Amino acid sequence: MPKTVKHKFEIEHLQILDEDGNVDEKLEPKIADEDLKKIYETMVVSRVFDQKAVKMQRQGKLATFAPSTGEEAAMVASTFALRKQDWMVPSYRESPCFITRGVPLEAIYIYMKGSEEGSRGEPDAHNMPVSVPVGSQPLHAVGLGYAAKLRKKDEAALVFFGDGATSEGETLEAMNFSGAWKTPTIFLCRNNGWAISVPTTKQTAAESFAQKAIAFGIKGIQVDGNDVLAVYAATKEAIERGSKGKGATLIEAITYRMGMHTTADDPKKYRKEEEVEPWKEKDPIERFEKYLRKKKLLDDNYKEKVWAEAEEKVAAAAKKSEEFKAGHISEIFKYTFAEMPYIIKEQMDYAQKTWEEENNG
Ligand SMILES: Cc1ncc(C[n+]2csc(CCOP(=O)(O)OP(=O)(O)O)c2C)c(N)n1
Ligand SMILES: [Mg+2]
Repeated sequence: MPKTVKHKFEIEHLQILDEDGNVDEKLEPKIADEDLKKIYETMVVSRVFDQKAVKMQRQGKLATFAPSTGEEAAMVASTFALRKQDWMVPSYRESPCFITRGVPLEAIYIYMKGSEEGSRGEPDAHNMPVSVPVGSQPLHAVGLGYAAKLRKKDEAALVFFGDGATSEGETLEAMNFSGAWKTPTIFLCRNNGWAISVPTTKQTAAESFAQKAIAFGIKGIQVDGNDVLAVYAATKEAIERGSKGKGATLIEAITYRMGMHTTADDPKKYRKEEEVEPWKEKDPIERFEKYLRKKKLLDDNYKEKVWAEAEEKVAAAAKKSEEFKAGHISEIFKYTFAEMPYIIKEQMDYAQKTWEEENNG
């Protein structure tokens, strides 16, 4: 008889704040009142920014935009847990993460108009650029963590990707290397139910995305992705693990893509409104408001002020981005290589020549 090796595993599901805003006090992370308010204010700005972006795209003022409405807790609370030296490695949906890292709102709009200028924040800010090829950025995050290890620097990298990205070989390669090399990487899988029109039920036969960590020898945990406190606590712990040399963590944040995939998509073609309805009750901002109210950190006046100020900030940023004049075409060839390879230089010269002919001729 051949011997069999049986592995048993369990995946923890973390929820600290229930849908009514009740907190599990035993698990409540220690976050200063001012920081709780900052997280709330950032989520509100993110929501207002998002909804304005969709309108601007419809008016022809922005290129394709990927909304984040409904996923603010998964994005803001995790990014908020980062230290300044840690890396934020986004996909194409993470404008709330750039906002949390202090990137000016107009710079993000300007990026969405097609210009790279200023979109990542200060030149030395540890924010990676938007990554559109699905599943490409987890490898970058492992590389960043490995480089930090070689340089003996305490820098973790938090990488965002979706449920769909878990079917890309590169995502799995990245997790494998993070395990083998014990890199300080936090893989944050936003399980938002859909990869464009493909539901999670068709994405995997596994019961959870978090359990994929087991195969790579890294830690896996599932969290309620609409629960600010659970997302924050899990990310904070993962950063500490990485920082202490204990390796990588895969966090599956269960959330929901409330809107369209991007402004180029119409979800009515493939999903029923009945599916979206129950998620409205789970809105991460409303849930956090209930918690803050119970903690006496939020009343009607404060709430009104936060939403009104967010509207003002977003309107001002939108105006600035509309007034922005794109730089020279040569800009799009810069910022990737420290020394420009000749093949890129050739393309830049060609583009420059054509640009000048068209603009002067
Ligand atoms: C390599 C690659 N294949 C296909 C696409 C087209 N595409 C863009 S987003 C997307 C779905 C990704 O879904 P998921 O990973 O769940 O992230 P979400 O959009 O839900 O945030 C696809 C297939 C792409 N950008 N890159
Ligand atoms: Mg998805």
